[in-house]
Amino acid sequence: MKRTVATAPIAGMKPGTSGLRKKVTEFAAGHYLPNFVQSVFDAVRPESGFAGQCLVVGGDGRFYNLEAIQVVIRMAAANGFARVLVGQGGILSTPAASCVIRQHAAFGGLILSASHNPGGPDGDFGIKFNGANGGPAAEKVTDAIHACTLKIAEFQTTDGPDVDLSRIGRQWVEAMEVEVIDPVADYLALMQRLFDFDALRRLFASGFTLAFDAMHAVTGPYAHAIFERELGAAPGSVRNGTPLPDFGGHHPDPNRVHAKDLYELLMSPQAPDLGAASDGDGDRNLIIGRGLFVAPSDSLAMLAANAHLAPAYRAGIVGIARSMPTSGAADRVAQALGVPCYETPTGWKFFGNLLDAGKVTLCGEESAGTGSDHVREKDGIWAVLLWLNILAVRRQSVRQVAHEHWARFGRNYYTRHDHEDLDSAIAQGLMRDLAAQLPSLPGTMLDGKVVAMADDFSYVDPIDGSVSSGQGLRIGFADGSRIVYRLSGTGTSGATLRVYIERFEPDASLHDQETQAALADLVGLADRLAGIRERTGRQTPSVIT
Ligand code: VG1
Ligand code: CO
Repeated sequence: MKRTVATAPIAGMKPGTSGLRKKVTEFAAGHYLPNFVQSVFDAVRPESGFAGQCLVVGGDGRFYNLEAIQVVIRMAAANGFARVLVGQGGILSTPAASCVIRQHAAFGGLILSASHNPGGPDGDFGIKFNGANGGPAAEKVTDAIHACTLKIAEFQTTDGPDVDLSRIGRQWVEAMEVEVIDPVADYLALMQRLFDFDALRRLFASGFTLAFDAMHAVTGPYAHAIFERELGAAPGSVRNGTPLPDFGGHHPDPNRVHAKDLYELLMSPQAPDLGAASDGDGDRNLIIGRGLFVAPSDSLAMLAANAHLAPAYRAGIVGIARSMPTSGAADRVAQALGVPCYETPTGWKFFGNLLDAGKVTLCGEESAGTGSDHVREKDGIWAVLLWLNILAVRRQSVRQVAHEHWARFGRNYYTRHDHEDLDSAIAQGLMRDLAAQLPSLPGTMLDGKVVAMADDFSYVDPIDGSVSSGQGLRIGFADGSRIVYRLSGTGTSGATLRVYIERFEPDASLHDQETQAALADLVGLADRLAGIRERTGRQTPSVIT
């Protein structure tokens, strides 16, 4: 039976973010989750209602995923959806959800994940709405959802038993059909269309070795199916391949710190040819060659320079987009290819319009996110497949590909220093005072370098003209070096300050330096300019990537 439940507004959705991320304890308390779901439905409901419409639902398998999916399904039925497509076991990686939405011409989807944030009863949970293009809702939609969360008075739900999520096939909730689908099938079919699976099978048959760390998160089932079963990678190539509700107690964040075992394996004498990892919801990727870590910004540039070697991109790419803090390495490739390179604010939703308009083929972020126009999310497994396809055609190691790339384009040494869980007032004060200094910097010398520009990044969407300001403080130097400061929008406690540092090195004889050593002077300058250690009392960053 459908029923209406009286409720009260909820706090805590940050305007400008594409979803909601909070502690599980907050999500599970009272009507928090139903209030958010109803706010989404109220904000996006067409005039004709949801009659005839299909909603895709799935998540990364973290704690509270299954309970939340049952809540969403009951509410979708009460709100008049005709159909829900849900991944078996409640599983859908974020890129697979994007693929399913597009493949089945759904109205949109609700993706349950807090991405790389830790899970478990004391960990984080999250939920976001993706529209019919398969991508995260644009800011005007998230603003409308936010407005609804502040005035919600009731939500619609139904009573009745839970849907059996273990059984593939059709079930009914009132008048709504629920179809439990294989979470891998549509995604695998798409990957088979994009890449040369025969060449990849030959690569593995010739003895190529892979270590893929699924970090006990959502990519396990995808990686087992694609790398081991389809492509013939040796059993055991996929590590930590069973999704666990608490990710085994780890942060499912593929970086040098949280994927330390993988990193050390790739630096050891037992290193396989390629090491890779993905995050909680499967949209990020880490690429490590034998003895060589590939910075995500470099990975974007190298994929762009070589994409034409894979069937999907044989005709070439039409453009690249990168988030502002991502290094300028991709810009150099775009220039050489004669295609545009767009600089957007942080967050995948800013790529949606450019992709929909056919302005770009590849997109990427320094935070280990790369993707293309095949879906509207970044895509971890896709990135590994594109690397494999490139290595299979070039018959070279990751190290050779990287060094040839740097010899041709120059190398952008790059690092990000995160200071997590800072006092919010201190972090905001630091940003405010730094922003006030910026106008006086251009033309001056800092540590012997001429400041070419300094501003608070503001973006005008080239397609719909919408303006997003306050997107990070950047200081660019005449020699191509750059320092960027931003506060994270995805943390769930205190404030996280991210400092992004890069230096351009054209000289090929200097392309084998250790990254932190190559950037030490700029790191020191970044600290002094903003007074990081002095203001926060922190002597070292929480995470260096
Ligand atoms: C971080 C990254 C950003 C990424 C976002 C979501 O945001 O820096 O590049 O798009 O996470 O990634 P922030 O505001 O904390 O810096 V994921 O894997 O959560 O979908
Ligand atoms: Co993610």
